[in-house]
Amino acid sequence: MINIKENEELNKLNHSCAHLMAQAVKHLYPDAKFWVGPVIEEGFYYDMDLGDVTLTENDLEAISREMKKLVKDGKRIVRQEISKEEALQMFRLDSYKIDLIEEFSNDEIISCYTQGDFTDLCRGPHVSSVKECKYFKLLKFSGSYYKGDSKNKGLQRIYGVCFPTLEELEAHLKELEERKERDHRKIGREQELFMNHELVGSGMPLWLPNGARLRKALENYIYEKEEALGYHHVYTPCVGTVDLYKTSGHWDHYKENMFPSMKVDEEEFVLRPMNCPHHMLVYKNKLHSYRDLPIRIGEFATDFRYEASGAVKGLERVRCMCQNDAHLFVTKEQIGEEFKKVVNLILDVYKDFGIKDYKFRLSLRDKEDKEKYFPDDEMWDNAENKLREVLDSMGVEYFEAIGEAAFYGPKLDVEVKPAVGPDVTLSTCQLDFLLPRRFELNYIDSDGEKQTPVVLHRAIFGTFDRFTAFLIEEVKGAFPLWLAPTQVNVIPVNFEYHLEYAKEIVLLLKNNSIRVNLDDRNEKLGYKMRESVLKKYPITIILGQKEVDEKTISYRLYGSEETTTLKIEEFVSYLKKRIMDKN
Ligand code: TSB
Ligand code: ZN
Repeated sequence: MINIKENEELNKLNHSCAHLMAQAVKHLYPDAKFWVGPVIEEGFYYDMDLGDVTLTENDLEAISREMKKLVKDGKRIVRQEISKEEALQMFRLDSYKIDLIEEFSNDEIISCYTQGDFTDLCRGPHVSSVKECKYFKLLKFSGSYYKGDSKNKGLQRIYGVCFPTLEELEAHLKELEERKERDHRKIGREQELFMNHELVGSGMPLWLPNGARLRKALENYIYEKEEALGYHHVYTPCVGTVDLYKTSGHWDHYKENMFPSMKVDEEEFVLRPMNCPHHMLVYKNKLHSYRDLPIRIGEFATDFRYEASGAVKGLERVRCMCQNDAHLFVTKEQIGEEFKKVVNLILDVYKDFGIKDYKFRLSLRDKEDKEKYFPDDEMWDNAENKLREVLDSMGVEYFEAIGEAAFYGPKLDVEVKPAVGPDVTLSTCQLDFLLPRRFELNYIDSDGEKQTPVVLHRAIFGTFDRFTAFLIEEVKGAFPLWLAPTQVNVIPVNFEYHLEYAKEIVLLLKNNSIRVNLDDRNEKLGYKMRESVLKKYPITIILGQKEVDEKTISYRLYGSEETTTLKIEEFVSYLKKRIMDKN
């Protein structure tokens, strides 16, 4: 989808349309006051104070109508430059604007734009006439806060978008609609994959049986891959003492992302936000020689993080999550090779899931941020260069992002685009020279000397939560056979005569580890078939008299009208092959 903010022409047009909307609002609500109205990736919004008025859909329509009138009237948009003093005088009745003006220095020139009876403080640029804002759509409204701070006065925000032609607007709206359709929160509800409940809490999803089956398939898949690659999986508690996190440095550098501590007897615990400290202790449980390294400790580990209530989103951004985590303990010489293996594993997994649209981001420290990042320039430079070197040698494309590193080291993140909202990180691989030092880890090198290992933190799925959110949106709820919560839906043509045979088939499939559903309701065949398609089951089996007599099964694939008939054993082999081939 086009990024409106980054397209110069569209940016200008949308900015002008935000002013047009503000003018229309001012006509309908003369006491309205405006805070800011920026252009965003998806269009524009304007934050406004409408006093006691709470907007409804009808108001949005009325504002749209007024905007159309103003477009027809076609006033020119005129730029004017004034001094700070003049600006303070001009907007003296508007406390929000005064606030903005106060931020300018006394000798700065301030620009404002006027169209007919409406003037707004604005840097510009704008289109030359409101006529150009003909093809717009007001999309939605929501609550917001003055300066984005929930302690401040509540404001109302209206979102909209504008294009130079009707065709472009319509194409954009169609795409928005499609995105809403594949939003994992919508599909998650429809397919009963997960739920939330206020009694459990915000950002704490509950995985329902269908979601749990899907998650189990993901767990089995990645567990097998990791076992084959020499990982050792462990189970560790999802709490640790405050002292553990003081030792690791999380208490100093990550506290604002953690749940508050709780006292039990003499110990003070926190819900863990990361698993690294536990895995450091697992490493430390034994003496190690250089011959043992790399040691790869993996865990499907539950973590808790404080995420702002406005930021939590379905399974994509949660407060209780399960990482597909591992910490790899390596010698300095092994860093490159092991990092490369992780990148290859990421590429391999993405291939299996058909994920094509992603970007590698090399997340580096911000040299100025001495508070977040451990002040050891040599260590940081080494680590950052090492990652760059490996990526370059592999020919992997990536972009660099300053200030996105973890507090303990630089990382490679994989960025993907959700159906709705800003990009998120799925996989990550992070280089760390710091935590092994803080936990005083060591191994004995070939000269019998003690050395400190280096740690690679890596999560291929990121969390099962976020990966599932992404997957749902990728496949639009139509999971491939090997992942689908229900792989096969069995429908007896006649619920009396063919039920016994259907039950036999279901049992046989279950014994072959196929996830199967039997639709034994007394409903019409057509109705059940339609529902099977709506639920996006990969395979629907229809069993009638012919199938009973010939000991066969007839099936349809999701998205196809064609029916195929096979002997039972042939069908089972067909399923097994497809599941093994992951399609
Ligand atoms: C990889 N210590 C490392 C670990 O060893 C770590 O915790 N890294 S992380 O902070 O980047 O988190 C790992 C992954 O968890 C991220 O790449 C992201 O995919 C996922 N994640 C982070 N926060 C959330 C959240 N609030 N909801 C869902 N998934 C999240
Ligand atoms: Zn870690």
